[in-house]
Parts: sequence; structure tokens; C-alpha cells
Amino acid sequence: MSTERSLVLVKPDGFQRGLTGEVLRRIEAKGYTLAALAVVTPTREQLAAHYAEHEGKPFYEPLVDFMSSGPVAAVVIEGQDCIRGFRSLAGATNPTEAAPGSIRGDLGRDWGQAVQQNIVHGSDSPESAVREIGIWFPDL
Ligand code: RTP
Ligand code: MG
Repeated sequence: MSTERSLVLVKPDGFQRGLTGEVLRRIEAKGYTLAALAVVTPTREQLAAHYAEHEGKPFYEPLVDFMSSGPVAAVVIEGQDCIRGFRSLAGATNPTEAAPGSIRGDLGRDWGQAVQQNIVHGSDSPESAVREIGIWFPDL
């Protein structure tokens, strides 16, 4: 067990649908704290850095198009094992398969879209968290 930070994004679908407060409510109800919060429309350069591991995959271009389509809420959360913990709150990548009770299972609607629109992003490892926090909050 260790205190960690994780980078969470409320993606354009969640932000546009007014679900930012609901996502933050679940994060805080779990017991994690907010270390930084910003509303930004991501640039393609920011997204190229953020999603470097996915470059060349079939969903990469639609993903960058989707993620740059409007504002997102970028959030740094903090708490015991919050990297794995937030991934658990978020649920499986595909909202149709995500368990009820999870953010994606309860709120995600990916049908008819070019890419999975699944409300949130969460860092997947301590190394990713440090890297991603540096992209979205260079001054933190
Ligand atoms: P995230 O990075 O956003 O937290 O999600 P994840 O780890 O669960 O999923 P990842 O494999 O890292 O994929 C990044 C995002 O790309 C979109 N995606 N769409 N086949 C598809 O349509 C597809 N596959 C991936 C999703 O928005 C996913 O969250
Ligand atoms: Mg990922």
C-alpha cells in the first residue's frame, strides 16, 4: 500500500454530457483527494504524447479526433493505491462490458461511435501516472 497520484481525464463525451461532477463525486466518495483540476481542450500534440503507446493502432486516429473534439476535465487524484483503485472505479474499457456500479458500466454509451467513448481515462501504472501528470500539469 502506498499513497499515489493518478491522472484522470473526464473525456469529451463525459464533459459534454455534464458528468464531470458525477465522476468527481465518485472519486471523492471513494476517499481520494483532488490535487489538481483544469478544463482544457486537448491539442493533437498533447494527445500524441499522452497516447504514444497506441500510435499506429487502428483506433488511434479516431481516438485523437474524439479526444480533441471539445473540453475535458483533467484531474490529478491522490490516495492509497489510487491508480489501480480508479481503474476499478472506471470499469472495463468497453462500456457495454463494464460492470454495473462502475463509471463506464453505469454511464458509458459507446454504441454507433468510431471509437469507444467511455467517459474517463485513468493512468494504468505508476510510471504512466508520472508521465501523464507531466503532460497535463507540467508545473505540478
Ligand atoms: P484509458 O487509457 O482511456 O484509461 O482506457 P483504457 O486503458 O481502458 O484503454 P486503452 O487500451 O488504453 O485505450 C485507450 C482508449 O482508446 C479508446 N479505444 N477505442 N476498439 C476501440 O474502439 C477502442 N479501443 C480503445 C478508448 O477510449 C480507450 O479508453
Ligand atoms: Mg489506457
